[in-house]
Amino acid sequence: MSEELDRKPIDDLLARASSAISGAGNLDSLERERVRFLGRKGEITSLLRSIGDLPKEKRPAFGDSINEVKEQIQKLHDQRKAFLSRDEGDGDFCMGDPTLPGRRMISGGRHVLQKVLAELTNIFFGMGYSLAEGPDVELDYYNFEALNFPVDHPSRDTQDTFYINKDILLRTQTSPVQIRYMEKHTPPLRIIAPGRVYRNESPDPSHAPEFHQMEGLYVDRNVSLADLRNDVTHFVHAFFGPEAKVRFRPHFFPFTEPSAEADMTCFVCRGSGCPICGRTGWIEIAGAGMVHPHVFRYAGYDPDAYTGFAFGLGLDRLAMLKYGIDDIRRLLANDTRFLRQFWGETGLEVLE
Ligand code: 2NM
Repeated sequence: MSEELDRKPIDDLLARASSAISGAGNLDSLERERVRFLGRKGEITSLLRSIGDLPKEKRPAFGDSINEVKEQIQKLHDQRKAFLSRDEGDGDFCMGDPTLPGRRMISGGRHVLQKVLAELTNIFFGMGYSLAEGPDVELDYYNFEALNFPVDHPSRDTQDTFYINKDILLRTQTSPVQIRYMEKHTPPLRIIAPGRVYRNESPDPSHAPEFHQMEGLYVDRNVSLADLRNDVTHFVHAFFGPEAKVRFRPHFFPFTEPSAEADMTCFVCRGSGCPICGRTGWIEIAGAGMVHPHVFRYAGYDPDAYTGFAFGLGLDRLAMLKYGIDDIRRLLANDTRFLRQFWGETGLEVLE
């Protein structure tokens, strides 16, 4: 028994030092623990001093044990120091506070315009249309000339159009996509061309210098105004509901003849007149018409062999009407406090 070395004070010291070091939350408190255990007046030193109280023959073994433990504590300290130094900034929080509530995962969602685009493409795919796309930066030729705009047409003015140089501009509608498509394909064809368009306009609640359109084009032999009426009416019923009535008013576009604007009965007052529809009971929903023979000639089609209709929809306007949005500029402001109301359960669904 008397040969046994009493290791208890040494083991106790190691246990206390180990828990103090691993509990040190920052470099300052770690340094305090180092001084407390390993410092010149620390616990290891005072334990070494107590060697004198032991019988001579036990002193070497006791000294060795203390030095072993001292090395272990030094190693624990060095590891902890390396760990705390790696934690950039405020080491106080590196242990984390397990009582804090978890941080909410931030997730995004589809933009309401993407949702409207998906609804529309779905409707038109169901009617046999396919998708066509083209560049936002366009030639004056495709944006104006091939669409039968006269050289002195007001839209061609730099007041209204963003020009890159005299031949290149930001497209003001998506019709140039359809000219490009006709150059490469022969009829029959049925396409929709959605995309962003640009006009040099002062922003207000219903105007923005960039907005979104979807134009449709159907070309075949004997396509008629009745076919146009049929497709536009079907689209309005599918998008706004079958109660909506649709009417066509004569209008003018350089690229169609005859041309029309399509209205639907106001879904707020159902036709009796309210502030949404300007008390007319009708809401303008599309521009449309039969493709002008000049446009066919530019595209390389024989206007005696083929006829076609085209229409244009404003995606921003459709989104505003369907979802009760009061200012078009909200659609481009990218404010998630506003946009998140359209995200739905997961933020990813596009069709209800
Ligand atoms: C509209 C209204 C009416 C239109 C015409 C053409 C093309 F290329 F075939 F000539 N594309 N889109 C068109 C017709 C667009 O937007 C209000």
